[in-house]
Amino acid sequence: MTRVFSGIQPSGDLHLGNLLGALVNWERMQHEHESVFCVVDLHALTLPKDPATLRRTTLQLSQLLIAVGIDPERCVLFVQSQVPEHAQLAWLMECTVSFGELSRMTAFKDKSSRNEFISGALFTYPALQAADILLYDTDFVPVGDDQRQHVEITRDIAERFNSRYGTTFVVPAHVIPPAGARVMDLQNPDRKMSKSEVSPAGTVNVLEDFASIEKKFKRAVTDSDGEVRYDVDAKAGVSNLLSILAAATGGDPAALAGGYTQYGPLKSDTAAAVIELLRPIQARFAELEADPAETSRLLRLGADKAREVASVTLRRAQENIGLLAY
Ligand code: ATP
Ligand code: LTN
Repeated sequence: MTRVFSGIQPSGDLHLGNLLGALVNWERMQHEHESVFCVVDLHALTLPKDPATLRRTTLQLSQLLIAVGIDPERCVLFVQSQVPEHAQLAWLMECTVSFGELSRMTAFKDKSSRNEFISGALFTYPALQAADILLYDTDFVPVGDDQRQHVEITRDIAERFNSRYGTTFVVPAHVIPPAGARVMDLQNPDRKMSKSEVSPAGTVNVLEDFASIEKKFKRAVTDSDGEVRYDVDAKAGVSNLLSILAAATGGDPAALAGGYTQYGPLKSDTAAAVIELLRPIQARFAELEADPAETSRLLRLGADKAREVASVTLRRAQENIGLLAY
């Protein structure tokens, strides 16, 4: 069976785009591959975080992943910092990647231009990501196109390490996850729904209350020609509603358009479908939130399973690079 690895940062609230674009795929993959999913709290630290906030968002994101159906008994779900092998292998990765390679990362250029404090770790971030991936002999890394460069650098690091020190790592491949919905901002449908852009009226959070979700869909920006048609370029707002409705109900956006002659019913049906999708997720989340000990148990289970694999790979890398065994 092939092994997949993916990670998500505990920064900001999880929104409908994260759910329909990424997590629905994770849920499916756990049935088809040996899946390892990681809440990358160490990566979140590359930009300064309030400690209480980091603790809360790490726990909350872990509970949300479980609530979405990512099953800690079926796959490996864990928090990065609870598996110390990640930080340990990251050092060996830093020693294997060049300054020039790291300097070419567009994610670094982008984030360093938008933030005041630029940590050293923001620059070496891809070395930690390479460690995440390589520790598990990963075959495939399903992540969005924005992460392609980070998977490429991981491949380069693995190949260099293997050629310098002997075969140690599986060289992973990037896969664009099977067409997840791309969810656009409800107020600005030319821009993707995002947690770092401040657009409260355009963003629907997975934990949002239902009355507020209805209101946001009712006020979603459409256009003035009044025709319900799936055409992403000419009718971004209406098409976004149709894709959300399709993703939430398992239908096809263009086919769904035929069932509507007005925007009002499309908006209320989309809101209703999203609410039905979120209802069981919120209910399961509430149960987990009420019982943090159970979440800790599940995360420990995940970390233990992860360490079984990670410790073997780390030891192999340490030996091959010339560190003394103990
Ligand atoms: P930021 O806005 O800070 O980039 P984000 O909300 O885009 O954050 P990420 O943490 O970058 O979220 O991404 C987590 C996952 O969610 C990724 O796999 C990404 O492709 C997916 N994702 C994020 N936003 C959307 C969206 N609007 N539609 C579909 N998928 C999305
Ligand atoms: N950099 C990624 C998160 C991430 C990741 C990983 C994804 C950290 N380690 C390993 C895939 C594999 C992001 O910002 N989305």
